[in-house]
Amino acid sequence: MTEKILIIGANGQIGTELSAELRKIFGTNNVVTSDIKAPAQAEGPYELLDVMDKENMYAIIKKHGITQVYLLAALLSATAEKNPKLGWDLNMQGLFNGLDAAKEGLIKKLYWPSSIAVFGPTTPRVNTPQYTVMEPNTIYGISKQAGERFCEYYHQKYGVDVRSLRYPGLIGYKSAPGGGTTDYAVHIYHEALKNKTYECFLKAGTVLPMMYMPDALHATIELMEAPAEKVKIRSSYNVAGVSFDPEEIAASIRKHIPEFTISYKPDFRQAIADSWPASIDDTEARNHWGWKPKYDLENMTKDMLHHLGAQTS
Ligand code: AKB
Repeated sequence: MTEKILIIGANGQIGTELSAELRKIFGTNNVVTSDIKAPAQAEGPYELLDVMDKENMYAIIKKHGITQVYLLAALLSATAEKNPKLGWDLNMQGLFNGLDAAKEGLIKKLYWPSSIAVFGPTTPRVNTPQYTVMEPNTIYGISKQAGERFCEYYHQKYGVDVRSLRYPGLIGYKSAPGGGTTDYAVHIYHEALKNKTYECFLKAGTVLPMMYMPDALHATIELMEAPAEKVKIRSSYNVAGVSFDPEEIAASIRKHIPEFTISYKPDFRQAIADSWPASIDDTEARNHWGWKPKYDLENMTKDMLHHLGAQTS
């Protein structure tokens, strides 16, 4: 049977790239994109959808005979801190609507992203294991941790096939990040090419786990395509790419743009970054369904600058 996929939050940083990738695999017309606003350019079928509107979500699923949903709509860490009530409501209500659609048999499979934000200041920071202390102190982290518990609950109680990854900061050249604490690692490349200098909102020495978008896409699709028995964790999987601090990413850029300079003006996002892990142990993802990243910092910088440079020249 042909899969029919609905991507919710398709205009965002992951959604933009994942839609294109899934359309290559499943065919343009088998992937319906949706978001609260119309896309700048529609590359295939799309619907307007507020993830909190359950009735409309169900109607779209029925209209297109959807079998799988990628539920990406969320308020990220920095934005949710500014609007905690909306952060909680949107992140949780959206997930419940997706989980209920699967529980009621409307769809066969649900993908929902979690984040390294589920960890908190009491979590071991280096090589943070899959199972450890989790006391997140951001609204985003609290909603992701609660979401993970609900995913596992719906799987155990109702047999819902829900799959999830704890994304680190994601870095890509095709789409802009939207309101995260790790966004600096995308902006820095744009500013390096445009102005040869960047003022960073995190301080030097702030090491965070990150991942290049092609690795994030292949992790997501591999997890969704893995046989169900290999997906042994139904809360969310740790996945690691690269870890670095702003000095290290600046040094990797300087190998291509020697005059590049970085300065520091930490803001409220510093406290969020300080509560998160520096590096992630993803042994379970590697062992259960064969996860392996392809990009390190040097390869990623080379590729980012190449593609962004080509876009600006
Ligand atoms: C954020 O910074 O909020 C996100 C994340 C790590 O989930 N990029």
